[in-house]
Amino acid sequence: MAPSGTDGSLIASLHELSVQVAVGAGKVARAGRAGGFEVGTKSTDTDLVTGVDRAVEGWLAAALHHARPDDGLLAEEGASRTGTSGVRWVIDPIDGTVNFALGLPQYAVSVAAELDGTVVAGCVHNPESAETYSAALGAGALLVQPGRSPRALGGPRSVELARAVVGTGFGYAGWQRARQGELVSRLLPRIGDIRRLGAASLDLCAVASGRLDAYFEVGLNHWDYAAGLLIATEAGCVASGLPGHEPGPRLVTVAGAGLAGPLAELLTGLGIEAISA
Ligand code: LIP
Repeated sequence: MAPSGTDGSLIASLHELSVQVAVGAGKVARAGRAGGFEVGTKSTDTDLVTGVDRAVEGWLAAALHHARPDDGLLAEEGASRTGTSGVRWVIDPIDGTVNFALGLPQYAVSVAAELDGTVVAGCVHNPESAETYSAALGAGALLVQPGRSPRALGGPRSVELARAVVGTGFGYAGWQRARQGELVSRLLPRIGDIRRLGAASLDLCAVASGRLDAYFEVGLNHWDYAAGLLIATEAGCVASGLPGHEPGPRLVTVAGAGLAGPLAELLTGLGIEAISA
């Protein structure tokens, strides 16, 4: 629900700006990958960051500040601003950095706009496929692909749990991966299959566009899921967190309406809460 008294035209303008800057940043990312880049690490040896992550974040921060100088900003690589407008941009300059660094075409620029703490617009753009997912609160979700008419997203097929293809991801710390992998080993016989595609924002958009039946992950950061979660819910998907909680860093789960309950129940029964601490 949009914050009370929200002017619909403001949400529409934030949506348009999110698409504009995400696509523009995608060009910076592609050029950066073509030109060679340095690779460093953050929390662990597997948590990569590249010079392109930082360049794309700088480009996004400048573009958003130029367009809306009074807005706030929260970004993965450290850029931040306290705004006065009530709007805060939440950005992941390259979601799926390991894929980006290895040359796998499954990474995205993720841009979300919060209004008084509620995400009201967002865009997830894959620079390699040139696919652009976006949504505005209450106005549905859209996929724009090169050479094709824009497609309204309606979420995944109706499928029972035993046939569901479910996306997930793993943290960067060894101890966390061991617990996550152990839970997946007990989940796998109960569903159709698992996909680990490496970028939460695109995983969420895959459910929104029917390419996955569901997705869950523990330990995400706000910038990983802020835009993709709005796109999934505006496509009609059901989003949840731990039992009785909203989706958040401890757990994000999205699925079609018929699958959401059985999947949440199964994950709870497998002990998802214990590994999401
Ligand atoms: C990634 C997420 C992915 C998760 C990875 C990593 P990053 O974000 O999109 O779902 O499994 O561990 O957190 O670090 O590439 O921006």
